Formats: sequence, C-alpha cells, structure tokens
Amino acid sequence: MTVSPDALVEIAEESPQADLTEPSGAGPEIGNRRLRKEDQRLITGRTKWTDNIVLPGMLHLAMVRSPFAHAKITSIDTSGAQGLPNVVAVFTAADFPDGMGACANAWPITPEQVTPDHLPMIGERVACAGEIVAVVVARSAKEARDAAEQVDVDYEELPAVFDAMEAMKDEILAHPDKGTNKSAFWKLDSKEAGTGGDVDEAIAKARQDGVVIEREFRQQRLIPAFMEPRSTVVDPTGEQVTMWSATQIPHILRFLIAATTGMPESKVRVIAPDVGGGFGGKLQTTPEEFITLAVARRLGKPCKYTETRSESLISGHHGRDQYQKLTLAAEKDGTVTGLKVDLVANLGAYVAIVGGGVPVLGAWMFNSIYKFPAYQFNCQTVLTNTTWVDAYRGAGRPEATFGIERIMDELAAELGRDPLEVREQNWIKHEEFPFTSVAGMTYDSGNYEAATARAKELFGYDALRAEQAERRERKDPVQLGIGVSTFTEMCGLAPSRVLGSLAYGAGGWEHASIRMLPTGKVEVITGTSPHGQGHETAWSQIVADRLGVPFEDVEVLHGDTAVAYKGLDTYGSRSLVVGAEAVVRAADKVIEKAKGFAAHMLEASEDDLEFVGGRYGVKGTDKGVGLTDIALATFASHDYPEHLEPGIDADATFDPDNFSFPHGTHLCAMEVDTETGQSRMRSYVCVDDIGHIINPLIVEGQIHGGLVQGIAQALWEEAIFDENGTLVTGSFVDYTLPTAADTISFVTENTVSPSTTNTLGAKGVGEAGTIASTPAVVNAIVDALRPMGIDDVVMPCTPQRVWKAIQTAGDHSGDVAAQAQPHFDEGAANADPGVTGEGNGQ
Ligand code: MCN
Repeated sequence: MTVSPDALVEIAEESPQADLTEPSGAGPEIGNRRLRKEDQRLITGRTKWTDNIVLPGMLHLAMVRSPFAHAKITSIDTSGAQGLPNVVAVFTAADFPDGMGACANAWPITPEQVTPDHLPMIGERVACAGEIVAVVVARSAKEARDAAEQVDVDYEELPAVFDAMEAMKDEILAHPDKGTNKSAFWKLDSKEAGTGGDVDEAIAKARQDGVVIEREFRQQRLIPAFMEPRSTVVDPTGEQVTMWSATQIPHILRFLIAATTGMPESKVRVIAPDVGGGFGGKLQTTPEEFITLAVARRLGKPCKYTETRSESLISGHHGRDQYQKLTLAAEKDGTVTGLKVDLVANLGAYVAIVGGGVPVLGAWMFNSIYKFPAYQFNCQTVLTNTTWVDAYRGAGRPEATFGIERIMDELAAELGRDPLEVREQNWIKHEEFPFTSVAGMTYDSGNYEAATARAKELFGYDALRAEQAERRERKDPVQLGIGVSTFTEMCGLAPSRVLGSLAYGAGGWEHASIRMLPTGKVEVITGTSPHGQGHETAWSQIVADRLGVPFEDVEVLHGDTAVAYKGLDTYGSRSLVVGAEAVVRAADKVIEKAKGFAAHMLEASEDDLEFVGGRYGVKGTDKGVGLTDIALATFASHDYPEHLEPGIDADATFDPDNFSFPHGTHLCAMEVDTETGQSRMRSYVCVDDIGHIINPLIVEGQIHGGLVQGIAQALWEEAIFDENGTLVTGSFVDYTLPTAADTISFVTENTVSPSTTNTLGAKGVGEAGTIASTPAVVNAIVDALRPMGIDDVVMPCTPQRVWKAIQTAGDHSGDVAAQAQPHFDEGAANADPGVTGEGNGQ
C-alpha cells in the first residue's frame, strides 16, 4: 500500500498527538518504550527540512563541478550562462579575491601533517572530481542547474593517483606543490608508552615456538547516504546572517564560519532544523555552505543550495578506505602474546575536518576486548585525487574491529579451535574491570562472558555448529557459515583533556539548560543536534523522571545557535552519555535551587525537606509544594528569601573523565551457495551491553539501523573510481544501498554493565551495530568456505567475489589477486618519520 503525503497529513490531523505516545503516570519514564514524539511531525510531512524553507526574494544556486580528478583550470567562460533568462549572476573564485572561508582540518594528528589548503571554490587546480569551479545564481533551482551546464571550463589534465598504496610510492602527486602524498605518520607502541611489552620480540618468539598469523585486509571506501541530501539556505538580510543547514554540527559550523571568514561570531546564527540523517556525513563544514554564504552576502539576498543525489555521492565526504596489515603472535595454546597493526589510510584530496584522526582512533581499538601483552599500531595517512574521506558511522572503530575480529577467527582456524573459545581465552574477565588496556585506555565496565553466553543461547550456537558439520560431511552445495564478532568500542566522544592531548581541535563537553516556565511546563535546551536519534523523546523521559513532571510537559529545543547557544553537537555516540548527562545535572541544579524557595513557602528548614515525585515535602508531614508551583511563585516573585535570586532555571556543562565503552557479542549465520557464490543471511543475533537503557525502542532502532549499515559494508556497498578518477558508483543504480527488503529480522537483546562515567549508567549505542556487524558477516562467509581452502573474501562479498574466490580456492596467492586487491607493501605504514613526523603515541 502506498500512502500519499496528503493522506498522511490527513491521518495525522485526525489522530491527536496522544495516539503516538503513552500517557504519563504509569511508572518511571526511563526504560519505557516511548514512541518518539518527533516522529509525529517527521513522518507526516509536517516538518520543514532545509530545502522546504522559502524566503522572500530567495535565489537558487547550482554548482559547476570538475569532471576531472586532477587538472589545471585554463579558462572559465561564464557568458553562456550569464545571458540566460532568470540567471542573476555567475561567480568564479576570481570574483572572491579575499576568499570565502575554508573547509578546516580540526584535527592535525601530527604537528608536521601535510595539509593542503581546502578552499570552497577552486580557481587554479582541482584535486578531485566534483570540486566546484563556478556557481550559477538564478531565480529557480532548475534554471540555475540548466545554466550551470552552459558554463564552459577548459582544463589541462594532470596525472592523478587514486589508490592509497599507489600514492605511497609518491610517483604521482595528488598535490605536486606538497612534494609528497604522505600526510602524517602516527604510532603507538606499548613498550614505548609503558603500557605493555615489545611486540617485535613477541612476534619473533612466536615464530620460533608459537603461532604467527599475518593477514592483509581491505576496508573499501563507503559513502554516507543519508535520506535528506545536504542543503543550505542563507539569509543575509537581518542583523545577523542566518544559515539553515542540514548539518550535524551547527555550533562547530558557526565557529568555523567565523574563524575562517572573519565574520564576527555574534553576527552568525546557524540553524540545523530537522535533519534527515547524517551518519557522520554531515559532520563537516562544506564548500557548498561557504559558497552559499558568500554569494548571499555578495548579492544581499537569501540564497538556497540543495544538492542532487549524484552530487551528494561524489562531493559529500566518503568513509573508510584503508589497507590493514595485522600480525598476531600467539602461543600454541591460543594465548595471544602480541599484535602489530600497519595501516595505510586514504584521506582523499584533502584532510577533512577530522579525516586524519579517524584512522588513528583504531590505535585504541585494534586490541579490542583482549588482554594482549604487547601491541604496536602504525598509521600512515595519504592524499590522493579522490573525494575527501572522513567520519562514517563508527569512524575508525569499525575498521579496527573488522581487522581484529577477522584475525582472531584466523587464529582459531589455524589452531583448529572454536573461535569463541579462543576469544574467551584472551578477553578481559568481568571481575578485572576497570581494566587498563595495552593501548592505555581504561575500560570502566563490561561483562563479555554474560553477553556471549546469552548470544550463544539465543542463536542456538551448538545446534548450528552441528548442522554445519553435517552439511560439510554431505558436501551440501549450500554451505553454512557461522560468524562471530565480540567487540567493544570507545564512544561518547568527550574528555576534553584527552582530546586536547591528541591535538583534536575542540573539547568534548556538552551543555544544557532547563527553563522552568511559570505555567509548569519545562523547556530543555541541549547542545546536541539530533538528526534521527530521537533526543527530544529520550531527553524528555530523563527530565520527566528527574523533575517529576509529565513527559508531555517537557519540550526539548536544539540545533539553533540562537536558542542552544552553547554546544558541541552530535557525533561519536556522545549525545546521551555527555549531552543528556548535562541535562541531568541542570535538572539537579533546578531541584537544588528550588529547595530554598520550598523552605520559604513551607516555612520549614531546608534540612527537613525531601524531593520526591516532583514535590518538596516536609519530612513526616503531608505539607509540601510542587516544583511547578515553585516555578510560578518565582515568576511572580512577590515574596522570596532575600538571599535567593528569583527563578529556578539552571545551566550545566558536563565534561566526563572517560569515554564510554559499549560492547557486545554478535553472531551471524550465512548460507553460501558454492555453485553461484550467492550468500543468504539466515540468522543474526546480537547481545549488546550499553549500560542502562533510556528508551529500549529507540535503542532497537539504533541497533537495527547500525546492523544494516555494517552488513551493507560486508555484502554490498563500495565506492569505485575508474582509471580516470570518475566515480562509477555515482548513483543509487551502482552504489548498492540496501533497503529493508534486503535484510532479515534481527534478534537483539542487552546485558547491562552500568557505565561509571555518567550518573545514568549509560553507554552510547549510535554506532555499535555498524561496528560489530561487518566482521560477523564476513567471518560467517569465510567460515562457510574454509573447508575449500579459502581464508578471506575481500569486501563487499558480492556473489561474483565469492564465486571467484571459490574458483581460485587452493591457489592461495591467486586468491587475493583474483579479487584485484593490491598487496600491502612491506613497511608501507612505516614511512620515513623524518618526512612525516611521528604522533605522540598517547
Ligand atoms: N540511547 C538510550 N540508551 C542508551 C544509549 C542510547 O536510550 N544506553 C538512545 C539515546 O537516548 C538516543 C539514541 O539512543 O536517543 C542514540 O544515542 P547515542 O548513542 O548517544 O548517539 P547520538 O545520539 O550521539 O547519535 C550519534 C550516532 C552516530 S555517531 C551516528 S553516525 C548515527 C547514529 O547516532 N547516525 C544516525 N544513529 C543515527 N540514527 C539515525 N536515524 N540517523 C543517523 O544519521
């Protein structure tokens, strides 16, 4: 059945708000499966996405983009566009001699990092396809797009490099003026850091009397494909310049506009209205935002730019794209003695806002849940003539989890043992928390045994293993594979001091305000900027419990720098554990402030008061006053104690002392047809530990969405450039984004090891599913094919790749070659530190 948008609005109008939410009063809100209050407007077409914003006299922009990956611009002739009806102006970089701001890199991972200038509009040399060389301004978007096709640009093509391994050779330079493609080298060594032993010694010893497993893995390039394409509207006509943008980071955007254009920050207001997904892809300050701002200011008129899907795929930042080489040393009994990781990470043409730091996050994650005594992580970032690469759901942690969970399976296979048993032998036991890892991270809580035991039970692990053995025995053409992934991750991106020690450009705190309105309603203002995560609902649940007010009486405001004046936005699954904790602390301040008023109103001593269910009562009596009555009394303020100021509103800023470490066990069963290469997911079970859960319904949604994204990396998605640097997966015809129809019904459950870093006892969940699922699926496919002599399939494991792996099975070297993957150069990640500098290894 299809329902038209008009019909949806009618349905919504007929169904009052209460239809979508349970009435309050039935019990505590935290833990309640509340339907999301924001969905009423989101799914009935009642919200205003950025592209729906219409302002008087608004003009529309279309970008002229380079089709070449690396080229000099020899001339631009705009005359063909200038004369067209309703075209107002055509601008090139030459029209903005003072520039128009810059796309900043906010995380230089070493002081010596090679960081090419990233200008919004290019006047001389484009460094990847899709870069903007001119902008057409017209009275409608269609006229602007048509006219953009009439802008005549002459290019002189330059040699270009696309693959990270090729770029390592420095034979073709992505930016010739830089003299090298190597951007930065970053290293963490447990011996040097004093957190563990010497990894080379561990490997040498294992070569003599133990086991050494060496594997190369490829993290293909992915494209964040949010539902709402990026869109920006700028109104320069008021006292402040207002920018609406489909962004995850309104506060950071405002700061970087001011910092790179010289506009006073007080004259810039950024609004992220409802934003239709981001997945890290809207954690960016974009050329399009700066250009729209510059053009609107130049013309003194409101301007709008909304990208097409094809533009989004080529010019929104990409994710992943790493070569990994792992060397795992173990004793013959399966005890791991050391892990060495060499990474080469493709940054694309520029070092994007946190692009250099994303692969470095792997430094603390490759060791995962295990007690490895020695560890080394080497990361080389390189520039190429491809779209810039940055955070994509999980950002650095899915890549690391994939590497370690794949190689733990390979160790188990080498030893002929069950992969869960080998993991258990090496993981941190629950009684050992808090545990400081070999990478120097202190995990506050966890229980890997409990999550794994429950996952095995739900999955029917032993029965599936028995079926697998039976199918192998009878040489069934459809083999069964069982994939395991026991993961942890670091999220809740926070401790400002730690981020500072890593040269990250921002802090990690979050801000919240609570306004107690005189009518008893509550406004919560949060610095987080939700774009699909349901903060309005979860924050309302938290505040309802804390202040003892009905859920419906709480309004959560966000995403407008004039309202939520202070914040660091939403990414890194930080919003609950940092942002909502700030809300909790603001609520506690409200309660504390209200105490003095309650004592005054009740003519009692503060010591005799207790706050229960939204009411201050005098202990041992039935005398009391509600928080909302106090709010009204402070509004009138006819009578209040002299030592207090009128009002009980409060602000709080929270900066935790540690990250959050969710973990879980994911089990996947795949049936692989060995004749066609087709694989089919049969079952998927995950038991995640994210501490206390605020809203189980939202959490399930987060896990489901995350799983699909991780599974898509394993099976379907890949951004592919041809030999000219043209993105051949430049539309949804070729970039195979899954739909709900491509997935199965997942079994999800939770264990609870409360976090100690916030009073909610919660851990982040927004990326967990994506981080865990990719290796679970690939491990299952490899497990199905292992009896045929196959020990790897390069992602995405398309039927063609699986079929080719089967055809070349047994020919160990040809296996990888058949999948057209360049080998990791020996020492590739150990580039000359003299050229690239070395990280502080912290
Ligand atoms: N939650 C909960 N109990 C927990 C943990 C979380 O009820 N123990 C709820 C929170 O209240 C919140 C949601 O789960 O409503 C996600 O919380 P959190 O883990 O703090 O993640 P963030 O809100 O910071 O969201 C960021 C995260 C990231 S990094 C990506 S990428 C991602 C994701 O969220 N992109 C998303 N989920 C997404 N979901 C949608 N629909 N769209 C995206 O673009």
